[in-house]
Amino acid sequence: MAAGAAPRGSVSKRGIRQTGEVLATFSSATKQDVQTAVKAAKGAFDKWRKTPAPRRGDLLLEAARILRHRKEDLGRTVTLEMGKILSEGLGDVQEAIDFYQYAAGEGRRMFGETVPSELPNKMCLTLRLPVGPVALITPWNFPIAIPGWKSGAALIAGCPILFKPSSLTPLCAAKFVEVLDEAGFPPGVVNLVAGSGSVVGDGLVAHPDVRAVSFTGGVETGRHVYEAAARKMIKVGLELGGKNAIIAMDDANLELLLDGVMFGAFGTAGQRCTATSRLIVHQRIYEQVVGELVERTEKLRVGNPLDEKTEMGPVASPDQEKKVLEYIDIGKKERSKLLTGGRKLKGPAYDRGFFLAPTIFAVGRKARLAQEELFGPVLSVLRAKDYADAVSIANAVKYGLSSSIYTNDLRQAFRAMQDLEAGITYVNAPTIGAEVQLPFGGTKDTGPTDTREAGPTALEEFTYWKTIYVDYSGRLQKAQIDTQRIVGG
Ligand code: UN1
Repeated sequence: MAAGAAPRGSVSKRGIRQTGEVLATFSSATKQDVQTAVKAAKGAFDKWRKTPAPRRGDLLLEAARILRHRKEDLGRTVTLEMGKILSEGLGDVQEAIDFYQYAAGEGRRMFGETVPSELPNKMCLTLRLPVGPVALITPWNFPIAIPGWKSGAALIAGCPILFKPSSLTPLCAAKFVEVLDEAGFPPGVVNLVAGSGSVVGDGLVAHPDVRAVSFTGGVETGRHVYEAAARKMIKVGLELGGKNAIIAMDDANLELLLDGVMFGAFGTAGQRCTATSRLIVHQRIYEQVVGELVERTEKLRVGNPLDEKTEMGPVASPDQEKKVLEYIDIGKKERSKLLTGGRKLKGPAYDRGFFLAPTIFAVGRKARLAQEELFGPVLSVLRAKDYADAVSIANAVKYGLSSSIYTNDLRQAFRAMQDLEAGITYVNAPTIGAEVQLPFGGTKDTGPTDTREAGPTALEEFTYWKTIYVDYSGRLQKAQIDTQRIVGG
């Protein structure tokens, strides 16, 4: 590890061929480990913040180079550890590479402003300064990409990191941190603290020397993190999921729409914050769209995620499988109409994993399946009368992360960009697939709107604005008081 607290425990060397085998073993960090890690981060802060940002950027570029070199191994590790198909595992790594390259450039920008003073011979400017050691608490669904977004922004800003990965994906985290170590980040700047939310997550958020926290995960945990951080009055970035909708208007290109819905709903087995979990279809094309969608869904190749022909892998864990099956039950009980899927897959290819059939329900607007995030391969379809009705259905959920409209009518497309209550709107593309050079985040229960990951906004989470006044008049000048006389001549 680059510093401080290494993950205690060892990575087993056994080859992995089938689901159910042990990939690696880790021991959970203790309260003492949390203290040790924060101490290391605090000790490294002064030197790190004084390292010129372009030099910090050089280390990010070096890390990007090593990530590229190890992309195949890291991508396979993603697939082995959480089950997304290999092309997506590789994409997960690519997203971290992309962001590290992007963030490195920020080291040569990180622009402040020069601002006129109201007094003569006086100049004002603003600088961005790093807040101090920061906690990064990351989920299992993008076990390299999301740590990449968060750490890239924190490190370029000048903040040492305390990285707590999901307990489901510590191996990806360890391999990612090995890359940072090899890139040459100084001791104490990168600290991996693998362990439970209650010991490591809570311990980091409550620690007085941790000066910002960036969390991606569920709403309840996010609220808990926000409350704890509010007590310390530190910066918080939260990204808490979605119930993202595609609106299909009656003039949409249907082939394009169906390709997009399949990718948005069943890509990563629906386990993306941005997943398309609702499809709102104009009544005029409803029957046709639903018919063709069911047909395609039944042909989707579900299986071993390492096999290149597989289009959808298993869900990530027994808990995840249980949750999705519970929602399928809820759907049946609340009289949503099951159109396809709705079951665990059985047979020799599936019995040792958490394989679910891709599922589509036709649901009512108030149904729990129309409202709640379930993070699995389940799509809820709703029927809309017209554009206005479709938008009101799309907005009638507590989340606001991603959204999409398929239409060839410019007027509808441009209206949707403003009417949809979400941090992201796609036109003629599914709700997934955000690029790193643009802000990423949401509104409503997806999280506070004052921070955005990725893009030029990524620095906001980890820096504060310092305002500088330089008076070179050689006398005491009084703002607000002397100004009157100057204006008056
Ligand atoms: C997430 O699921 O939390 O836009 C992130 C996308 C990916 C990132 C998803 N680039 O689907």
